[in-house]
Amino acid sequence: MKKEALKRIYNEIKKYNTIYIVRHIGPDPDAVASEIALKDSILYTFNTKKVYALGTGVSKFKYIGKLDKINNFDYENSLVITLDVPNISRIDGLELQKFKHVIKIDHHPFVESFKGIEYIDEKSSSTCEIILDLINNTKLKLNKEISSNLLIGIISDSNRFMFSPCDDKVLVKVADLIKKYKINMQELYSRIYMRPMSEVRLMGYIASNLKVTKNKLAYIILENDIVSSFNADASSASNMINDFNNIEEFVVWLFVTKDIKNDLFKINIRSRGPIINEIASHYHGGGHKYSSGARVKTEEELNNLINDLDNLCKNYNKD
Ligand SMILES: [Mn+2]
Repeated sequence: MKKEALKRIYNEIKKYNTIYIVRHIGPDPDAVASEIALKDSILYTFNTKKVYALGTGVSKFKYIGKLDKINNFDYENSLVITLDVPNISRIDGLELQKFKHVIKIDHHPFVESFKGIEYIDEKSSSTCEIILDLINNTKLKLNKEISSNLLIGIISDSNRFMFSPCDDKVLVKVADLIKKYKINMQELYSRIYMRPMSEVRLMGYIASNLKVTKNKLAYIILENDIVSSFNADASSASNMINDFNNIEEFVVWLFVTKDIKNDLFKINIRSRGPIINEIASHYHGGGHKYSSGARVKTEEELNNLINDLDNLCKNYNKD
């Protein structure tokens, strides 16, 4: 079943000369690494195709590779491949509705149809793991650089094989890559996890100011002037949420940052028990069972979201 679907994707890729690859706004390493790895693999396999990896570049992820800029799109005869994004409004780099041929590849729960081929594997640790499956089951080619990028996505989305889903199969696949391409894991890990001291100081600020309720919910509202005083931006502050896992005093935790440009609150939520994506979906968000995001316009909505999550924790602790 899975193999057939992957072969079908390969046959589509084979058909088109121009391919645009996109992923979600506010990228993370899995989003960027998957688009660059897929682009490189297609080009390595078919050297006459034109393949572009699109979306806003983030200086933090420059080590993964360069993104492309396009002014004139071919809407009729091209193929768009969307990676790591379940809803159209979060696609970065092009207007999906204008294109005729689309393939969606994702590991998030289904949100909406992109009106093309859909390949969703919620059991995958990352989109990079799915791209590896695609390459392993078709004639798409792999090399050391592509393998390193796929590993970056798998390692960071699974938080070093700690988050669910992460099973024996992914470890075997990763081991095969390391062996075949003689990947230096220490070097790879330091590329992913190297950070400036200012970031660690900001983490210290968050740790000191996180509010924890008696129902085991933790939250913090990060004002932009505070974040910038640590030389960080809102999105990197928000991404630090993964570093606050496995803390005894809370089971759900959220970081709130302010998006001044769009005048809204962005909320990043994590859980190590209660299922949170249901509540997130009521607040213009969604995501995985234990890892979600939301965005709200008003302080009232924000308070409601915090209350809903607090009640979720209360009910969870009862069980
Ligand atoms: Mn992902």
